[in-house]
Amino acid sequence: MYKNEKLNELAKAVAAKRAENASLEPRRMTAEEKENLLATFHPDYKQDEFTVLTAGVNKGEKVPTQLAELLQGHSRITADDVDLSHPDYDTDVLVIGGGGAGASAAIEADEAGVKAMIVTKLRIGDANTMMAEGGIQAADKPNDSPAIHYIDAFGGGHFAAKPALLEKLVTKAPEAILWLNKLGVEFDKEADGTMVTTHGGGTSRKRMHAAKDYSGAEIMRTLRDEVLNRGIPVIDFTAAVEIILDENGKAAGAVLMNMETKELLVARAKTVVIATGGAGRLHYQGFPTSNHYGATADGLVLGYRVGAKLLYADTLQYHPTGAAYPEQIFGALVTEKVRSLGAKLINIDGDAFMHPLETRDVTAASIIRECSERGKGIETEQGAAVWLDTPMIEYKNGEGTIEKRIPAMMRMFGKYGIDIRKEPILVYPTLHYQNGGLDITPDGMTDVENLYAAGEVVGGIHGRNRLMGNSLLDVIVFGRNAGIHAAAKAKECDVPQKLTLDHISKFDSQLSEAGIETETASPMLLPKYARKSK
Ligand code: MEZ
Repeated sequence: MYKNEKLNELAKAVAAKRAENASLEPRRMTAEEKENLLATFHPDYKQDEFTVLTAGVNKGEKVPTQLAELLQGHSRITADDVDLSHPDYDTDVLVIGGGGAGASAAIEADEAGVKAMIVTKLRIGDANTMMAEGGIQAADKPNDSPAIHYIDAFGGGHFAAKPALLEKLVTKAPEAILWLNKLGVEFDKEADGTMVTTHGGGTSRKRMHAAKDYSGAEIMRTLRDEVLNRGIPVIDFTAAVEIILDENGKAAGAVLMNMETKELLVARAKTVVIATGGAGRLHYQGFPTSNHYGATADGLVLGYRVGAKLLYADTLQYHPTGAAYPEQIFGALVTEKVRSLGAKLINIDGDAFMHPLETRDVTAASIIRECSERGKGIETEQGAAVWLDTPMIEYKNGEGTIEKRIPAMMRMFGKYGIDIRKEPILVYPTLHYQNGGLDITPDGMTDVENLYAAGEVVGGIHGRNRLMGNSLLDVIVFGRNAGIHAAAKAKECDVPQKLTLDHISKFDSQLSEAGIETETASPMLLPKYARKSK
């Protein structure tokens, strides 16, 4: 039951039309309808929320205003703050970030026989990988193929993905599932061992492999165990604050900062992998976020300051279904799997106003339109929202489906007295994913030699919109890929001798030349509302 009586009343309209809505198949939008909808209602199209960069390698391109402030900020340190001639750590491959991509990279580097080390500003596993719910895509069923997976993802990303990256993503996907399965991920399976697969928005085949609705947590648990079992060193509560270069401009390590004591340390490495994840905690355009506490765009800043280009940094993903009620879980992810299992999006009149499995950008824009221009949203303390008719899942698939397939959702709402088997829930878009990021080659290298990137910090794999389940996939495929190539490169390199942080003053000069006066120090490391240490 909702504590709010008005909501209980309104939910009755949803129940009254459930049978009718369940038998209805709202039509898919035409390409033209989608274009118009996005241009008018998707947050990426609000020009006044973006700033054109005037310094750095992406000068002339627009990025969200909060990101521009960080990219065009000053370093947290000066070159004189550290002694580069006496490194505190020496390794072959330095992995920055303890999420799924960082862990996968470190495992593969270790497998290749080089020394790998992970540094992470929180703890290993405190990452968006852990927060992913609905599943991971791979075309491994007889009616599917990587080519069909490619077509779905390329279209869903508005034909903007870098073909070589997307090709790698889809062709390596079946192998990624086998790798995870072998490491011990408990995927949902039929009695005969066949993997259970479902649809996601924009997929033409059922290729979403899941561990109920905590797929990311299950994958991260397994990867973390593997890292620890291999004895790969993990330096936690330690952030990278600057990339170190050698005299030839190649990446050669990072300056680290102990998050508690603020002590600065030097890590020297032959190659470096940035795997710092996303940016939801910048709360672009005031949106809540489904992201973990540390998602503050650090890797974009680290890379940008040493000259690594960004691709599509102006495109973000607003997951259509963030929890809109109650306020304690405002913005938390309500997995797309809820819609894959048959729940529909319903407005205040009880009408299913769109096909529930359009791509995410289209679905989010459609919900925003329903709540704004059409005035068909349901008012809550946090603003307008629409219903997601969860009881429809059991109406269509039988009793017990919700507990079996999406137990985490049932528990999350159950804590607040809402039984999602009996009552619909309220949802509104939440900031979920950065589609853009560091530009990489198919080997995972950025524009800076020996500097690799993997996971959400990368741009170009998905184009300008990502399909559900392709992020967990890219974390694994491109995490492993970066580890393999960074290890191979490290084997060819000598230990870097002359380490420099000259890029800091060079970047400051660029800021001055552009007339940028700012007090901002970046990377940000923790959200603005983090409690300040005494
Ligand atoms: O890929 C994602 O973002 C994902 C699986 C999210 C979800 O809805 O569960």
